[in-house]
Amino acid sequence: MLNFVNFSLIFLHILIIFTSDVASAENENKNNRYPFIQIGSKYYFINATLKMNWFAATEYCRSYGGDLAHIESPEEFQALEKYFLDRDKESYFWIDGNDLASEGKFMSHTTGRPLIYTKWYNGNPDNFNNEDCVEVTVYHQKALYMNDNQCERERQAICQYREPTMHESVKFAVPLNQNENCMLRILAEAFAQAADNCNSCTQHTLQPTS
Ligand SMILES: *[C@@H]1O[C@H](CO)[C@@H](O)[C@H](O)[C@H]1NC(C)=O
Ligand SMILES: [Ca+2]
Ligand SMILES: [Ca+2]
Repeated sequence: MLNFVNFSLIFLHILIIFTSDVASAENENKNNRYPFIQIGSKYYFINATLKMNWFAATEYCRSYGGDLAHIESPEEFQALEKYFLDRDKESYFWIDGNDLASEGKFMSHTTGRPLIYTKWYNGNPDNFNNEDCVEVTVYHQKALYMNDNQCERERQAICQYREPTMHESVKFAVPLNQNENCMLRILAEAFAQAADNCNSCTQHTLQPTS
C-alpha cells in the first residue's frame, strides 16, 4: 500500500517530468528552426551552394516550409545588409518581390500584397529587357539594394521561416492546452483523493520509509 509520502513523491515526480516536457517542447519550438538561422529579428535560410531561377527559388523555400524573404522594414533590410557585408559581397539573391502579374506593380509572392518596403538601386526598377523579379545584392562593396532582374537568372534564394499564423497557432494550441489542463486536473484530483483517504496515515508521513 502506498503511504502518503510515497504518493506525494510520485505525484511530484510526474508533475516535474510533465512540466519539463511542456517547457522543453516550447523551447524546441522557438529554437529548433534548422536550417533557418536568425538574422536580425527574422529567421532565414540561404543555401550558398545553390543558384536557381526565381520560380525554382520560391519552390525551394517552400520545400523547407518557408517562403522567399519578405522584407517589411528598414531594420530587416539592414540586418541582411550587415550579414552580406560580413560574408558575401559578390552574390545576388532572390527575394519575394515580382511584377509578373502586372508590369510595374511589385507584389510579394509571400503575402500576395504590394511590397511594404523597397530600397531600389539607382534607376530601378527599370524593367530592362523585361525584368519582373526582385533580387538584392551588395553594390560597390558598400550597401545592399534591390533590383528588378530577369526571373530566369540563376541566383541564390533567401528563404524566410514561416511563422505560424494566428489562425494556425490557435487551432494548434487550444487542444494541446486543454489536454495539458486535463492531465494536471486528473493528477491533482487523484492526489487530493489519496490525501483524503489517508487521514489515518498522517503519523507515517513523519517517518522514514526504509
Ligand atoms: C544545400 O544544397 C545542397 C545541394 O543541393 C544540399 O546537398 C544541402 O543539403 C543543402 N543544405 C541544406 C542545409 O539543406
Ligand atoms: Ca517588370
Ligand atoms: Ca533592373
